[in-house]
Amino acid sequence: MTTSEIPGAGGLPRLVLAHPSGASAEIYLHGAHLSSWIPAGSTEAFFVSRAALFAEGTPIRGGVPVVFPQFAELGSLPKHGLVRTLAWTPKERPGPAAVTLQLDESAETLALWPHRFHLEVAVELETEAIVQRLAVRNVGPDAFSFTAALHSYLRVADVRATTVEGLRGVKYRDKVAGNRELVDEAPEVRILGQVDRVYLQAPDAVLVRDHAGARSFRLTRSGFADLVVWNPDREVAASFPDMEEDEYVEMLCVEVAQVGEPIVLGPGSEWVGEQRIQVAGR
Ligand code: TA6
Repeated sequence: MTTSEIPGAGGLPRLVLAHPSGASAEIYLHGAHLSSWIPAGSTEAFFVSRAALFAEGTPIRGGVPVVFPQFAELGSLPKHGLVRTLAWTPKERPGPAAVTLQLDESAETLALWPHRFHLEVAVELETEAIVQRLAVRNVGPDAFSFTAALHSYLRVADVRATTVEGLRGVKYRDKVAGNRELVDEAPEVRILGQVDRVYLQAPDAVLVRDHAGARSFRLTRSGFADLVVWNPDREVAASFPDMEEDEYVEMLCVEVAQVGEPIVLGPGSEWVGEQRIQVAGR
């Protein structure tokens, strides 16, 4: 087995996934946070900021933060919920190219959110794709509701020359316009300034086309009803302590998400959401 645990940045434990094709990935136990994915024969596919902080209690700027039980500021919990800064535990390693991490409620989470849960994040590497699954189980006596996301930061050559195809005719909530609900009539989403949109009940597949780069990404999903497209642009990026202002050009967040209609989970029930990111030609 070559799936190994090695200290990552800041000394935080990290697991390395390796596929026989040469594809690789890295996941931190801190937040069950995917920080790297290199598809076979390609280059790094996730953006991680050069200024990212790797420290307990702090989310990592880039990769794939796991958002649960609250998306963004849609509630009274800390932004994007509780679990992206907690230490997860490895559960299964079915082989060198796959791993499952788990997390249960703790005194820390119960103090903020009084519900008992069991979470699993499973990651599986393929030659030119990565599959990530979030499973949420209610192990407490009462129903709870939650919102969630896999907040992927895709690395692109130039976000100003990147488009997202497949969202025409879809209703979205525009955070940049005070959460107004609009319908996207454009044949493709272009990133010409700050974009922060929750596409509601989006189609199952979108294509992120990096016109200045050598590849595109086909993103498919199940379970998650919505899709978020986010780029901070220069000014917002400059306001982040963990991102350099020019770096907004190198990234586009395309996030499988459950935002519009929170999931209500009864005692003993489980919800599963999955994403598959596949490298496609230009
Ligand atoms: O998913 C988009 C978003 O909610 C944006 O509004 C933006 O703030 C981003 O997430 C990053 O949030 P963070 O807390 O990681 O800085």
